[in-house]
Amino acid sequence: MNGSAIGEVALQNKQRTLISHQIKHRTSTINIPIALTIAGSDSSAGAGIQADLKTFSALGVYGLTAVTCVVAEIPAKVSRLEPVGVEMVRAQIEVLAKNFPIAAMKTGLLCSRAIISTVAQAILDLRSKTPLVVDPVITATGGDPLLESDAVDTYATELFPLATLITPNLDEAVQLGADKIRDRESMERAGKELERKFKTAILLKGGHLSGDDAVDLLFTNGTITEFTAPLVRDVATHGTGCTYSAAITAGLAAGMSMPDAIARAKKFVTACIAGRLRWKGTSGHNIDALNHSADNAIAD
Ligand code: PXL
Repeated sequence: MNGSAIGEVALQNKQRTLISHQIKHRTSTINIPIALTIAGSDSSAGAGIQADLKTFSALGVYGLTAVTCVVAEIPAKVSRLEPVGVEMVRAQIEVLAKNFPIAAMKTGLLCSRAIISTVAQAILDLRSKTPLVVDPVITATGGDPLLESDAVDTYATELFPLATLITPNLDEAVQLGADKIRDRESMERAGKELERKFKTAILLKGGHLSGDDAVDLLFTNGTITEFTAPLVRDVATHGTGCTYSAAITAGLAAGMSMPDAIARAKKFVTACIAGRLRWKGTSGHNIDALNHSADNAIAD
């Protein structure tokens, strides 16, 4: 070994010692909030449990996962969906809840009546007051159905009564029983109706409804709070709903109030869309993905 190679090895060893020292030091002191996501796996990783985990990490929360189904897909197309057995879904939630101090939870894709029921019962059995955000996923952004067609009622009767917040987009709101939404007025009517019907807070996501702005309305305790961000155009938005509800859950896990958690989540998701990643796919089409960089957590 010549002099410079020896110097290089010594430097590497020094760095290794430094890193291991930092790790030792850090593991003894870091104590970050924990959030649990109960959701499906998106193989393309822009939505589902992968988006939730990236969001939790970016927002300084340790994420736990209970996988409900596995989806083989790319952002525009679902190829195959397989549910995880209900006993396995229950086992994941139980073992995590028994061992970790979970500060907030969310649900994403639950795919079937049987899984919704199992998740609802498992959460009920925890007898905890941990905040629960329910993202009522019904259809993929690309239009493919993700939920059994007769499962909407099970959401309403079994899971919604346990929710702290439900986060439907306009299509989901209609499928949950709201009248068709055409403008701000009908959006307010729909939100009030869902809050009354499900007796919990509703964040109704307006998407493209209001022209140049993406306007969401929070209905809680009979009041309406507006959250607005510039609409980002011409970006595939696969995973936006998952990311938004995960970011809200992260805020609740960290002890933020619901309006503060939503306001920060809205900024985060808007920055993730604006900073989107894009690749030339092997078939020649562009593939977009949300950019869950932690830099977006401090966007202001
Ligand atoms: O974006 C909704 C959604 C949620 N969860 C999983 C998904 C998708 C969309 O495709 O695959 C697992």
